[in-house]
Amino acid sequence: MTLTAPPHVPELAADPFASGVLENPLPLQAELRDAGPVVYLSHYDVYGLARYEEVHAALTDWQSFQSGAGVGLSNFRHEKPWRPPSLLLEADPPAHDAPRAVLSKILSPRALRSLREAWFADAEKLVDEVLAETSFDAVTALTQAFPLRVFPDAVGLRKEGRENLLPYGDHAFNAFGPQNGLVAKGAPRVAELSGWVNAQCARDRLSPGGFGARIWEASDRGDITPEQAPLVVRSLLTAGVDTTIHALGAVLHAFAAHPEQWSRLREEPGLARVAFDEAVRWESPVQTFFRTATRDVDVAGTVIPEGRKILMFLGAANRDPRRWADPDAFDLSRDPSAHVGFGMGLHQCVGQHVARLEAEALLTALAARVERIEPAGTPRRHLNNTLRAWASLPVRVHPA
Ligand code: EJD
Repeated sequence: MTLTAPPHVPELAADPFASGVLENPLPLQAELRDAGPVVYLSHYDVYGLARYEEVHAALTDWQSFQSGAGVGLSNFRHEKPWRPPSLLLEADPPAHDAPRAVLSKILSPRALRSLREAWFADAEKLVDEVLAETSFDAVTALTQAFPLRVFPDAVGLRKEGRENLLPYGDHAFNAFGPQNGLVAKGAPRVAELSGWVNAQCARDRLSPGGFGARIWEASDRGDITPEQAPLVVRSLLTAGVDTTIHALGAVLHAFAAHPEQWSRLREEPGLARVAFDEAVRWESPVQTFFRTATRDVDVAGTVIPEGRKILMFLGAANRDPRRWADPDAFDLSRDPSAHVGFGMGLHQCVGQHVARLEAEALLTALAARVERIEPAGTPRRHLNNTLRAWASLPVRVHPA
């Protein structure tokens, strides 16, 4: 599908979801940023923003750049979504606001305080177990093991079927992209995985005191309707697992590749949170998502027509040299807090405090016990249309 470029817009023919680009998106990111503030991506007949300033501005202008038509390539105005739309992600104000307020409170730093001690203890126990060996795959042993140990329990999920969480999430994040081979690979299990996930959202499946039960209690208070409650639980199960796993993969890979930064963390363990945000900036575990123009909207002198999809390149924005000094350096001395790796504006990641707590617990436990962490083999990427992920991170550690 090659259409003619609108006048005065730099046109790129590259497929941002081609496996070579997913394997290493950095060259295309630079090309997109340098082409101009707005680009036209002829392969999908969509627009793209890759510079920090324009990505940030678009994400904070929800009136002009809606989410309600879907944040994937598929335009919900014309195509039926693969599942009922998320009440948070794929909604705009005012419909978005009540579910968001409910989840925001349940996942607030204040509400998470009661989990902190247990999650730190869980991280210490896991790291002690893992350190029985000095060489292991950090993906299975740590980045998957830790979130799967703490998060489903915090939601209140039963034990059976938890192995469905990762393949479900992986497919959901592939489904934001085009219907390429990655989506085709997930398709045969969609009905089965969705069936399991949807069943776990029912009130009587969720244990008392968990995030899930608290969502249902919000519906008792009338903050959301009982019809909305299961879909808000579904958001936790969709967005809360793969994202944190790949963000932890990003930070562990970053430290294995930058031993001097690991030494800094060991000297000053209070840097764990900065390190995690710097890794989210540096790697951008969520690489891209779309918005849809609600009007003819002028971006840096280019008009994006009403109804058109715009691809937001978070990863490119997070390494834009126009915004970041030495953007390719993973550096604990910078302030990464303005990164757009968690998005920006009213849809900004509602689970970011959960992610930061998981990371802080795991990094703190590791920093106290491991003097050096180094690559012990070739890391292998896991390709996903939205997520920048590792399938395998072989490491060797030197216990302190
Ligand atoms: C997401 C890009 C949901 C949901 C929420 C957020 C994401 C995915 C799913 C995080 C997308 O509400 O189901 S980063």
